[in-house]
Amino acid sequence: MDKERIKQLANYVHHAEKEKREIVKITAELYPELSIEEAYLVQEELVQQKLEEGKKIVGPKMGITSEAKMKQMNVDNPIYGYVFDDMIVEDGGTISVSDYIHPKVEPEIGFILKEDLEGPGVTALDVLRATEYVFPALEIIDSRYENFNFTLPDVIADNTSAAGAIFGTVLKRPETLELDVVGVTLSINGEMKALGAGAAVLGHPANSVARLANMLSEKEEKVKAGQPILTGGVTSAVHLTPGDYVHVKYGGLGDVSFLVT
Ligand code: 0L1
Ligand code: MG
Repeated sequence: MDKERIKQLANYVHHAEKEKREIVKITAELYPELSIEEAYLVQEELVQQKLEEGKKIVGPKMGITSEAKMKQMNVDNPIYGYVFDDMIVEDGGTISVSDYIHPKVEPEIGFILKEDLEGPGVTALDVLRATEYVFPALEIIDSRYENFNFTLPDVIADNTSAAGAIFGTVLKRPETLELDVVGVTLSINGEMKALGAGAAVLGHPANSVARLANMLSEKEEKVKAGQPILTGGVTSAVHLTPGDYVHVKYGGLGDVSFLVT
């Protein structure tokens, strides 16, 4: 794929994001043959465009990390993208649906490393040894594609639907919790809408960070110390509508909330 094509496809999703407008997936007509490798080139160009606009990367995020999502998309590997500074919402804050296309929320377990992690061959044990803190987090996903209808290359090119992140304020050392059995409940206006446990994320959220380090090593990149890392949804993602008060509780890791207008 030549540079012009990469730019064209990055512009396509970037404009949709800026204009908060749904688009038809790239693989429908624009470029049906888009491969996973090419999709990451489009994502890199999109990330570059955002950096040139003055936005800053907060940290990486993993997606498609649950058995259910992997089966649904018929893939064996998770995917990664990036959370930017303009996506951050304060814990207890308010978001407006009008700032998104069709937002959904998913609870995640975040990691902050004290040492860089460089693959290949990184294991969950390496991750736990290199972890300074784990923390509760929410991701707002907002695929730029109509009805969240996409193939794996489409969603990679769209920065894995990244649109928002809310970080809780409880920081715990990883050895103080069994992250695979940390239970999570997501309630909206007092009604429980989704529940899950950390094991929903590739068996253990540390596996997700290990996979990230190993995937990034293919580009000779590493997972950097100090950056918050989103490891993937613990429950299914839930659609947001005005009037929703979202409250998510994490066993031993506190809670995170926000209001939707
Ligand atoms: O963070 C995620 O798991 C989302 C990845 C993209 C899939 C989606 O938009 O549902
Ligand atoms: Mg996510």
